[in-house]
Amino acid sequence: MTDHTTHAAHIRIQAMALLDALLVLCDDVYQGRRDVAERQVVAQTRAHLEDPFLVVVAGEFNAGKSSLINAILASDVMSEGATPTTDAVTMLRYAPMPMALSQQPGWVVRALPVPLLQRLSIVDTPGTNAVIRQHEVLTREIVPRADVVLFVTSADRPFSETERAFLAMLHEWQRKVIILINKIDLLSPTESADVQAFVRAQATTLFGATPLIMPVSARTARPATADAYAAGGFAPLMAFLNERLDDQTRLRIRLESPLGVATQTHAQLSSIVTTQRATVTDDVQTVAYLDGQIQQFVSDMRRDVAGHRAAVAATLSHAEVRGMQFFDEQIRILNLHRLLRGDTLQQAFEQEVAADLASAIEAHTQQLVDWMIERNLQLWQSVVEYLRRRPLSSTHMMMGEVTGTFQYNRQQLIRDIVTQAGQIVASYDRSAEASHVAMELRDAVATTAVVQVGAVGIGALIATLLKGAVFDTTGIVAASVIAIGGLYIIPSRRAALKRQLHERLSDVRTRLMETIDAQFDQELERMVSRLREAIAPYTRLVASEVQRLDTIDANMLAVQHHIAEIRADIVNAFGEAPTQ
Ligand SMILES: Nc1nc2c(ncn2[C@@H]2O[C@H](COP(=O)(O)OP(=O)(O)O)[C@@H](O)[C@H]2O)c(=O)[nH]1
Ligand SMILES: [Mg+2]
Repeated sequence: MTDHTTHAAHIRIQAMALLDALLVLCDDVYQGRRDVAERQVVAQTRAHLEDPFLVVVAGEFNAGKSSLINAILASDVMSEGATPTTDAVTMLRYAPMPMALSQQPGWVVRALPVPLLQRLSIVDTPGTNAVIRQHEVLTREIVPRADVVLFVTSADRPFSETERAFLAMLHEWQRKVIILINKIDLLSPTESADVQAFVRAQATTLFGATPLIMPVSARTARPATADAYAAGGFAPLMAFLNERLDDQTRLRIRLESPLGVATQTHAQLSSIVTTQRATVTDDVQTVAYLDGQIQQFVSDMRRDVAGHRAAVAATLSHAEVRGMQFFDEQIRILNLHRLLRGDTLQQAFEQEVAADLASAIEAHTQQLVDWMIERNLQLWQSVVEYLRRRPLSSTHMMMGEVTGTFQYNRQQLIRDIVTQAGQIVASYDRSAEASHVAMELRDAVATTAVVQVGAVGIGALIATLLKGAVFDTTGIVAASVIAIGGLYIIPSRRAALKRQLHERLSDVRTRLMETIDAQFDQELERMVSRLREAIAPYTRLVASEVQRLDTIDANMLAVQHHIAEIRADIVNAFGEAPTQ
């Protein structure tokens, strides 16, 4: 006994921790909403964990619940009859003198000097088919607290549809149920046997096992003598209340009660989490799809920019070919007069080679800019299209009912994003966009090219190289010297110029490609991050939802283990559960 008490104290603390964990889970699953049934049930159970053993008498109006209690207690404490006076829940407890202990709305507590009540409290309830409000009180407040439910059905209308529903709920809550077929005195022995067989079959199907079923007559048993009890079929009922529900059994049932509540609540929360998970999985897929689109965009752009790079490179190659031809044609001994005037040659070079190159590069750069802008617009359009067409599955509809806030938030978010992105697409101004990008990209590219190839570059070089080649140090020009020098010097200067041109253009090519790459990367990055920013509120919500559900899953599992642990503790302390 002492051993059991010690165990029980330990188990009760465990149960308290379990119910606390369940309360946290309720808040997590319902995102802080307090008015949910599961939470109230768990809170009730938690609050009444230390309460005395509770035998709840339940059943439809007029089944004979109050009469049954009166017969059990040999008292007229409950009023009987057709007047539905017991629309309040009445708890009967022990006291040496009869008294009404307290009264809160819908609850009456009365004390009687009946020895049985020292061991257990009895609760009389209004019928389960009474008004909805009472039904709710019954299911939320009383059923979770009931250790044993005496379910009274009337022999003249046994096992109605509402009774079946109520019993099914008791079964879900894992309550210990005894079915009393009352008013058996109204039936002949054959009828009585038929009704019992019927109730047994129905109950067995419902519970998956046959519960205790007792045919009784509260009216016959009311004198509350041994003979009256025997005649009214009360012998097994009284034996059950007085002997079967001994200290140890009651303690055990009392400890198991919160586990039934916990198991049921866990199951209810699980199904809600499953629904939430389904919606979030949809969202996760959407986010993954959008992410995939963006990545695809980046890799497509990187692949396709090669063509634009190549076009610019080809322009430089053409310029080099043209430059080489220019030198071959112009830097010859026969062209000596022109060579002597290096500045005209420089002008000619700039006009025929450099100027054209600069404008060709600029044209290609403009194409590159236009292409990027067009592709960017296409990306936005496809994203908006996808989000608009995104179907709302039936799980979304369900979610709306189950957890309003979450659903509302994400629906609103997606709507906002579609609206914003839609506006960006609708008001997309190609030329404004182009002028922005062009300022960044085209100018950088063009400047590099013009400065390197233009006036400051090769043109100036020509003048310097030719001066050094043709004029001697004294500045006196002798025809013979020119003639002889030209023979040797001019071809070598031409070769030097060609080499220089090649080197300069290679250098330009390198710098140009670097500039294009850097500017392209920067612009691509800007485009992508702009789109990512637009969908960021949604992506963030989905990420945090996934995290929330992962945490809940872990906690759900912990609660499940905790329930199993406490059950094992109970078996350890009290042995295997009795079958009946
Ligand atoms: N024939 C018969 N009538 C009963 C029996 N028990 C209760 N009644 C009657 O059934 C009616 C309803 O009983 P009551 O205890 O008020 O039912 P409750 O609404 O479930 O509390 C009353 O008129 C009782 O006299 C019984 O065992 N046999
Ligand atoms: Mg009654």
